[in-house]
Amino acid sequence: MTIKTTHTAEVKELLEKVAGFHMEGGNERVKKIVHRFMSDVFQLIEDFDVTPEEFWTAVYYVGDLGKNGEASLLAPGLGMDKYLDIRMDAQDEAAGLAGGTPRTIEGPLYVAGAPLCESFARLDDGTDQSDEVMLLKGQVTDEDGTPLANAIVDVWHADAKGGYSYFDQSQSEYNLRRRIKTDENGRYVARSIIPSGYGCPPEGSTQALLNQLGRHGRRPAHIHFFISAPGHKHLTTQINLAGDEYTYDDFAFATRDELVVEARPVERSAEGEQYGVTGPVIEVEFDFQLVSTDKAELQARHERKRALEDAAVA
Ligand code: MBD
Ligand code: FE
Repeated sequence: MTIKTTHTAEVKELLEKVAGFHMEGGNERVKKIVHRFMSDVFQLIEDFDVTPEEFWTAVYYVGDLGKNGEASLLAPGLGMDKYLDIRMDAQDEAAGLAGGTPRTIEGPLYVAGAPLCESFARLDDGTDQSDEVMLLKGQVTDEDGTPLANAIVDVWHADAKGGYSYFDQSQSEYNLRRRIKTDENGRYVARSIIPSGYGCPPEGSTQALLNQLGRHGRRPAHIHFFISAPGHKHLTTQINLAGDEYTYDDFAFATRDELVVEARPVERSAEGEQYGVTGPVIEVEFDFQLVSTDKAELQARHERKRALEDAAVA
C-alpha cells in the first residue's frame, strides 16, 4: 500500500521552508526551481514507494558521480544534451534562424586554446605509425553557398583507442585538437588519424547506471567541430563516420542523418599532396553551412565550464 503524504499541510510547509520561501535573501528563480524539483522528488518517492535503502543508494551515487567527475558524461547518456539541442532547434525555428548544417551536442571533452593554423593543420602528433591516415577536408559557406574565408574550424577527436588528449594524459598536449582558419575559398584541410569510438569508463558511475538500464555506453567514431565566422550563428556539431557499429546507436544520442559521412580510402589525395601528404589516405569530406545573424550573442558558443577556457589565449 502506498502511503500518501506529499499533499499534507506538513509536507507542503516543509517544501516551502526547504526552498527558502520564507526568507528575504537568495535568488527567486533558484527558489522556485528547487521548490519544484524537491516537490517532484518527494512525489517520486511516494509514487514508487522508494525504500530508505534505495534512497541512500541514490544519494551516494551522486556523491560518487562528483568524485569521479562524470556528471557531464551522465548528462548526455540521459539524453539531456540532446534535449537541449531539441529546444535550441525549436527556438531557432521560431526565430527564423533554422537551416544550415544541423547542430549536435558538444560533449564533455573540449579543450579551449588549441593551436590556430591557416587553412591546413596536422592534428595528430605522429606517435602511432600504425594508425590509419585521415584526410579531412571541406568548405565553410553561408546558406547561399557563398564561401566564408577566415571562418574558424575548431576541431577535436579521439585517438585510435577512443581517448581524448588532456583527459587521457598519455597523449601529447593538444593532440588531435586544432583551430583551422579557412582560406579565401572557405576551405579547410586537416591531416589526422581515423578516430575510434568512445566507451564510458567501465567502472564509472555513468556505466553503472547504464547497466541498470540494460544500455551500453558506446559512441561511434566521430569528429567534433565548433564553426564560427563573424555575422553568422555559431555552430556546435559533430560528424559520425558511416559503417561504425554504433553510428545509429550512440549512447549520447548525437547522430543525425545529415551528419553521417563516408570515410573513403584513396590511393592518393590531390588535396593531401598539396600539403605534403603522400600515399594512401582515408578521405573524409564535410562542408558546413552557417546561418547569418547580426545578433552578437548567437555568434559565440554558449558559456559552460570547459577545460582551459579561461587560460586560453585567443
Ligand atoms: C565523447 O567523446 C563525447 O563526444 C560525448 C558526447 C560523450 C562522451 C564522450
Ligand atoms: Fe567525442
